[in-house]
Amino acid sequence: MHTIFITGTAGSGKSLLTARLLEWYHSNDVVPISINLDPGVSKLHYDPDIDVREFIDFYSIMEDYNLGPNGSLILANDLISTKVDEIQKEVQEFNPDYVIIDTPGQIELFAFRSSGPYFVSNFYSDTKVALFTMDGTLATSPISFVSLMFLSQSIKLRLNIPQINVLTKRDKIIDKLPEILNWSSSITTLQNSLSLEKDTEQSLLSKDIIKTLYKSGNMVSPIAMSNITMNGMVNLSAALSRILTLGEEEQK
Ligand SMILES: Nc1nc2c(ncn2[C@@H]2O[C@H](COP(=O)(O)OP(=O)(O)OP(=O)(O)O)[C@@H](O)[C@H]2O)c(=O)[nH]1
Ligand SMILES: [Mg+2]
Repeated sequence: MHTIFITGTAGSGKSLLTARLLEWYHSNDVVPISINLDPGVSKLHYDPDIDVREFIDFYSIMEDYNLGPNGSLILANDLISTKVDEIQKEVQEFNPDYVIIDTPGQIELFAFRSSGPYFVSNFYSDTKVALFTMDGTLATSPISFVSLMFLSQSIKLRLNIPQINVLTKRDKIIDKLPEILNWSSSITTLQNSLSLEKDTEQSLLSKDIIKTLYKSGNMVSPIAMSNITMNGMVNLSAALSRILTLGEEEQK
């Protein structure tokens, strides 16, 4: 069983990508299931096979603990780690090839508190990978691109499993895409683009950050993907397969 955790910034396309990956694996004759791990979500783009909202009721938490929406969301997210065994039991009943886990919209509540990393490390699976979705429409300037790459590394530090960066909303940034991909493949191109920025302090800090990312081998080009047109899905599934099944097709 292979598990794909879909992480990323708020509104970057995690849930729609979960729906697309489910469709993709279904059409490739393997058995995927989905888990919604976002206790605060109201509407989803797919019908989850397992839903953390069955175990954690955001609205009852608000009433029982007399909390506002923010406090309730924090507590609901903290409770995720306590549900790992129950969720794992449900997963076993499905006996899937792939488990696709859609994580909460507020990445800081999942990745930067203890609950998310606990869930990721204690969820049993033969292999695990995280996708970090970067909203393409927010990555169009060199400084915002660097800050997203930096955030991605920060999530990797927290979750401690292999990670693939996915640049979503490719359909909305088609003219800008070659330039964005150049930034991640050539440090000189990115440094030159950063030198053109007006704010010298921001530019210097960004240059220091990218030096570290390149040096540690963590400045890998994100996979550009549209959850609307599906352009990029072939590349993404190949990257997933390289990590999860060492490039082999799933044996049925
Ligand atoms: N054009 C375009 N829109 C997208 C794409 N991916 C997601 N969207 C839209 O972006 C919005 C947010 O998508 P979601 O999948 O809900 O994003 P999310 O990361 O799950 O959001 P939260 O869980 O609330 O943080 C929706 O309106 C989607 O239809 C994409 O690749 N292209
Ligand atoms: Mg979502």
